[in-house]
Amino acid sequence: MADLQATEKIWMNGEFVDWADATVHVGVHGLHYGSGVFEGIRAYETAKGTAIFRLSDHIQRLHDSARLLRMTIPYSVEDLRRASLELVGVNKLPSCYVRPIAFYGYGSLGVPPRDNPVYTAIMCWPWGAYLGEEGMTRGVRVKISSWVRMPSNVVPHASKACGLYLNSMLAVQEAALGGYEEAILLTEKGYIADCSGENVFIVKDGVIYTPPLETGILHGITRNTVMEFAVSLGYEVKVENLTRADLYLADEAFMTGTAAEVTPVREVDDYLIGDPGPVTLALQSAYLDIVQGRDDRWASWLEYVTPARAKA
Ligand code: PPE
Repeated sequence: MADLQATEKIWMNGEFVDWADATVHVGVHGLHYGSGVFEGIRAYETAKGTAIFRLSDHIQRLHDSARLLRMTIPYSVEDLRRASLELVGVNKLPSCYVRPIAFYGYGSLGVPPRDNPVYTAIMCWPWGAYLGEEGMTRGVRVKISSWVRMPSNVVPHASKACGLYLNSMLAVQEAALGGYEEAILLTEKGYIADCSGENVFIVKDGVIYTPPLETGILHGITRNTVMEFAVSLGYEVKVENLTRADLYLADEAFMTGTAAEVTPVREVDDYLIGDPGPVTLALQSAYLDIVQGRDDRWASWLEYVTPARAKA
């Protein structure tokens, strides 16, 4: 996971401001209580210029996340969609990661937000392979976390809420201390939920499996993307509860996320799954074709930045 690389502008509360000026007071509510929601989106260089992948779906999820926290973002889905497209254009980045965030700002301090304004910002910066280039080609080593996934009756996982990420942070730190690249969190009942920042898939006897949303996972847009195009490629995809034994005995395993794209898993808890298998490799390459605009069947998922940047 790379250092944050400064770019020229950040969109903040309706204006483009210099990177260094996009600051807030230490008294903001969101900092004290994690009362915010965010998104992670990727923009890719395509033959027709830079396009943001499934931007509208991500901004809609941001609004839904806020609604679950009873927070009203003062900008519409269309406002934030347009601001994201302009921001990537203004920063002249051929490809990058886009991070919208909305949180309770400065006003009262105390658990229930009163008339705190909701601050809204969008940043973008270059972000390479989430789990490293080697992870993309050889697969990563993951560990089942001793921290369980926060159940959805504690905080709704359908909300990509800032505070929820303490659960992910503890899990991935524990995994890293043990020498692993990523953590898989289980539900309280012991079923596979998701990783600190990705959804999980396994392949067994040619069938693709992924855990149901009821396990308290983020409703991953990459998960949804992969499920849709995998079916169109002729694969059978089943949504089922999975146990850790299912993972250890899987023919293949991989994880999906905006940042991680399709990353193969080579080991779980030192059980060897192996080099990335044929299904994983086929899905990884189909995904990269789609996001980079090489597969016209999914062209409606690409939203082009303004002003359009033609490839030199
Ligand atoms: N589960 C979690 C917990 C999660 O954070 C993500 C995204 C996913 C599943 C996959 O969701 P989607 O991106 O819609 O397919 N994690 C973001 C990275 C978090 C980070 O800041 O690091 C991401 O991939 O952008």
